[in-house]
Amino acid sequence: MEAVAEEIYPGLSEEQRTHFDEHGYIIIENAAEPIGIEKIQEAFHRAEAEGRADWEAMLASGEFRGGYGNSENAHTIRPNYDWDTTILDLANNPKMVPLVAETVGPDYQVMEMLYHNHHAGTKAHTGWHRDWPPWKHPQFVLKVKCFYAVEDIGEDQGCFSLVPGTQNNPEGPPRDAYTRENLTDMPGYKKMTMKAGDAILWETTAWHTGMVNTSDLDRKLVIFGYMPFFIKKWNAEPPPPAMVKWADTPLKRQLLGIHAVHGRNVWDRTDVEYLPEHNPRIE
Ligand SMILES: O=C(O)CCC(=O)C(=O)O
Repeated sequence: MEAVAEEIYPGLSEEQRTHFDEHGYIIIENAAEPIGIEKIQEAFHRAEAEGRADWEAMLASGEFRGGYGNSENAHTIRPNYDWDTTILDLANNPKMVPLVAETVGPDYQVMEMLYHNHHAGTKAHTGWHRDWPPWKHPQFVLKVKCFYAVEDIGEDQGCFSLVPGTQNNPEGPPRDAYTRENLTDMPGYKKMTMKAGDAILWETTAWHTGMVNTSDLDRKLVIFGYMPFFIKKWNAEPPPPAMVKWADTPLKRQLLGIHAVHGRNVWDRTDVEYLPEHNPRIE
């Protein structure tokens, strides 16, 4: 059977495991190194420029789509897989994938990937929340997100922020008490300042938000969400051909939610042919 991930980079150290379990996140310095931060910056800026006209049309109409607080305070930028294999390579970053596999499980898949710009001098584009209740698997978590800093992110630059330790709280954050107008009143929160190329891997049940960007610098992230392969929604659309072409190994196919290498394979897509080297399992 194929390994869980390329084994060039180690999985979680004991210290990282303890930090993740206790605080709900870890920061990985220079996480983007195997892909190259310049390449990521180039892809970010090209995708942002390509998406600008659409975003400006939304600004003009006041009707926003795209999630992640897409609004006058932030631009949620969907990748164009016809040219952008950088974001796919970053989803499959060999320095991060072992950590993803240890946190969400060996049948990890990427559920979402996007670029995100929370602009200089704008209000918060979201408020304190968690992505869903703190339901647990005994060994793994149901979802992690991995945010890469495209450029340095300082204290006043609309940092992604999280309240360490809240990933297991039975209740979500009291949203009436802590609104977008008083985000910094939340006790115990931590602003995630990062250097370009650093990443934060965090459990999505932890209380989190993005802060007001009072600086004159944009806050630029690449965002990924990872979950186990069996999480599926009805989707009649076949995966885009450019993605299937990129996914030239069984593990890349699993990453894109096409064919599972680990875990149960009844959720495999039947509209994409298996790679010849895919090893079918009966489980
Ligand atoms: O953009 C941010 O800093 C917040 C992200 C967020 O709220 C989320 O991923 O659910």
